[in-house]
Amino acid sequence: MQISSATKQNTFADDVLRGLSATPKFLSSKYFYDDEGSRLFQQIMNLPEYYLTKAEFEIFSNQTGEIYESFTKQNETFNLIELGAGDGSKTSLLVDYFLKHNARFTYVPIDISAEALHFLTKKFKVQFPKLSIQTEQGDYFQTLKTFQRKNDKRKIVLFLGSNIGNFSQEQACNFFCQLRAAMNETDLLFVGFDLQKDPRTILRAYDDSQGVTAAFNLNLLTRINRELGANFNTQDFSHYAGYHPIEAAARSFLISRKSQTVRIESLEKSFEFAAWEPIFMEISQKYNLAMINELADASGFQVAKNFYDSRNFYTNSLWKII
Ligand code: AVI
Repeated sequence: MQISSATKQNTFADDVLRGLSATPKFLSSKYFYDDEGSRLFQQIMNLPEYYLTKAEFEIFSNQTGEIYESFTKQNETFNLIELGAGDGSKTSLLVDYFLKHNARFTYVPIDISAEALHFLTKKFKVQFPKLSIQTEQGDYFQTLKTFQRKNDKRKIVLFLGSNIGNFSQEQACNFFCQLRAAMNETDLLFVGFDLQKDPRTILRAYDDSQGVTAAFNLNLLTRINRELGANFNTQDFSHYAGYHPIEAAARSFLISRKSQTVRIESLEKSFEFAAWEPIFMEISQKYNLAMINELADASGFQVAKNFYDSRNFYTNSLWKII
């Protein structure tokens, strides 16, 4: 499914209008990832405080054999499908091991962004000349369903990087139910969850000392300025992150430092901000095992095995269909 840039633009404008007209105001973190946002996110992943990427990398580096065995026991042919593959650096550890063990599989990255897929294919073709790779561009569920109709091989679906954490628990449940509907009985799902831990460790990951996470959040205002003709002054907003240990959710906000009016030309509208009024930007939900089991159960899956890093900060959870 192709999404034209006009459609994308309308959705962005509509979502900004909806979010800034609401009480309390909000913006969707799915719009963080323009070119500059993707660059800042790469920087976040390299921050000492941002343990998530390192933990998942450790699991993939140290338990590749066990992961491989739990994916396929009889060396049957399968499709390794990745939802939102990014730069593929963690998946490349699996791909490398699978190829060295003569696994028979096709790597199928699915992404909404044609550029991301192009970049990933180029990189993987150089790194793994023998890899069978088939990119699919579009919405995850639509693309999976279409793929399912033309390909009956077993699917192992990867959803990594704690991306599920950026959904509320209700959204996460809907997401997995939709995934379930596009999967067959013997397919598997492999999901990265960030686990509950010392709240201070979590908070530091979302409030880093170099201010990269702040820049990552503020960049969305710059994007709105550029793409929708707004006049946000980013200096008049400050990033604030919090972690709520009962809800097990990290949340980030941009706080208006003064009473101000912001004009968004393409919406033909002005928005009032009171002094210290927050815009809710992002949720990063943290999980425990009971929550993971419950979520799997509620969406038609069952946890087959959890893989942990050495500090139990993070788990890659392998789900089968009930
Ligand atoms: C992409 N996602 C899993 C990141 C997270 O940890 O929630 C996005 C992020 N936001 C701030 N830092 C990183």
